[in-house]
Amino acid sequence: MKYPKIPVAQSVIALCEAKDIHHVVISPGSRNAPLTNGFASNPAIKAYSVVDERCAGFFALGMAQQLQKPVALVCTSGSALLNYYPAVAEAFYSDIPLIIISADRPIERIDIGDGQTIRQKNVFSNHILYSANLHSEVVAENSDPIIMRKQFESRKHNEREINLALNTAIEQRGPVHINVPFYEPLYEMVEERSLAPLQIFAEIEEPVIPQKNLKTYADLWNSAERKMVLIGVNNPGSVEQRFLDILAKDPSVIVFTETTSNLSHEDFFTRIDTIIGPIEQSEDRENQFKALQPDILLTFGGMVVSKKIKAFLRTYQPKHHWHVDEKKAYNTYFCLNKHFVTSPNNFFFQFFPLIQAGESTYRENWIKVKNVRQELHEKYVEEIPFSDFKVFQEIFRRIPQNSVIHLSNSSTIRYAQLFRMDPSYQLFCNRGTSGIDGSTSTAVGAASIADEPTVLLTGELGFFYDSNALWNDHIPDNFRIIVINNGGGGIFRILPGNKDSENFDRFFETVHNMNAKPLCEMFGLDYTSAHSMEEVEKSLRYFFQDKGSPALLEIFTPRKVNDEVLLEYFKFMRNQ
Ligand SMILES: Cc1ncc(C[n+]2csc(CCOP(=O)(O)OP(=O)(O)O)c2C)c(N)n1
Repeated sequence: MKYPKIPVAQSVIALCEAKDIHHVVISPGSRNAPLTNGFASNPAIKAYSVVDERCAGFFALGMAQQLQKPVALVCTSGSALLNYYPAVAEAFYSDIPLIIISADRPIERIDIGDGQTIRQKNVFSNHILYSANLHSEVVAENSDPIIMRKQFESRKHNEREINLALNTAIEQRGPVHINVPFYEPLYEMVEERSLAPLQIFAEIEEPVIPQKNLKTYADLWNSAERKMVLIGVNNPGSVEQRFLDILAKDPSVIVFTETTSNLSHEDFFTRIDTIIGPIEQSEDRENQFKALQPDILLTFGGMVVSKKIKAFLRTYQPKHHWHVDEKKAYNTYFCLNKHFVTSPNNFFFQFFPLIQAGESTYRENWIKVKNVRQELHEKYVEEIPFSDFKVFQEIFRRIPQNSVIHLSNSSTIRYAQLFRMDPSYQLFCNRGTSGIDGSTSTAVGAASIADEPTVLLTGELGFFYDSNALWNDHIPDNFRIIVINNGGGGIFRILPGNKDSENFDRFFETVHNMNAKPLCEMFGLDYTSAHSMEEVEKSLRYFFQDKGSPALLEIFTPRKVNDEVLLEYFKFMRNQ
């Protein structure tokens, strides 16, 4: 095994290894050669090569999400680093540990006219948990005491900073940046490590809530007749089922789960918009919303997709909103009055012995509504023409059990909220920043790690945007992509706005005639297209079978029908 000659590169690599960071995504460059050669020659590291840094960032994000561990990224100096920013922001808001390691020139070479040089120090400062700005180290060949002293101080500073950055990513689950300036020569390797960096251990402790404080909240909970639990993004398997079962059988509690909550129970309300949407359309909306308004709202998990529930809870606020999370609590409904700083499992473990199931008709009343809406949903789908709505229904019927499903932003994630999902699915979407710029790369990252087959569902603008995601040697043959090509950004037809204005087609929907076939030819994916419901049904029957390569199904839907079918859906439910 060989090591880079530059000691700071040795420290970065040794500390990553010591902290169980074994996956490193490297983009090409020369300034990063000490890191690239060091990581790539280390048998404990799995190194991936991805040219486009924006894709590399999201690819690493998808991997880290599957592994539930940090993944490192290595790039050269200059704009290369800035291309990580979309993934850094997503990781920041979605609590995913990413270690960004950028090579740089020594500080005195910045802003003096050297090539490929920008101000890299603290470059992600608004969206990063820690920025370690390392000192450059000269490999001193002589034993001048002043140089030796400086070298020693730099080394200690660097070791400490690397430790703090890596520990922050591990302890607080999020992105960190380590900027490493290097003097030339960059490519020299040695047989022996010249140092063994000191490790400062990461500390992961579950905070415990003082029991006395909990009692006050338990009293409020026990006296409230209407409690709503709303669950956003969660990793599969992260909350114990026994706790969910207790919530599900309390008559004074209704549990709303988002598609990306990855939690299920037959008595939960999994399709939030099918409850709220028809009420919004109803003439009796005021009374119905008041009947749904909770006294206490308990939330956990990450971002909530449903705009409808946000609008409802902001207008019909609960008296109390409590959020459970080890790290942060957003005041999404403008009435947050308690942040329980712990994990949901720990909170329930401490809280449930203090509460009793309340007498109430709250859950029972809304379960009746839910059941009626489910019947209406089935009736509606039978009646509607070929459209995004109908296609999504069929897709979710056909995706095999146990699949890892990545949903792109835009209308895909919103449609997904309307259909029944098999409880064995693991569902993900980049909701941290809701960008359309990295869904494919994230899905490819997940596919490269996941034990189960990964399926990406995406709109075509998002797919074309991130097409370099397919420029990747690690895509498994069982990876599947379904592109819903509705000729533009279909979401803009659904959102309120003037669809007949001059600007609409060009600047909002961005109408086009492109298709994904040439990209599939270029990147070696099996390609199928479908233009009708019959073709969709037929293609989906064979699509998930082994094809000896990754495969893409492109479904062309009528852009001017899609929005009408979706908007009519809520009216149809309202009228019954
Ligand atoms: C990086 C980024 N740029 C712009 C947007 C704004 N945006 C949201 S949805 C959308 C259109 C997406 O179209 P498509 O992927 O075809 O999905 P569809 O709306 O048809 O479901 C755009 C441009 C965004 N979310 N992210």
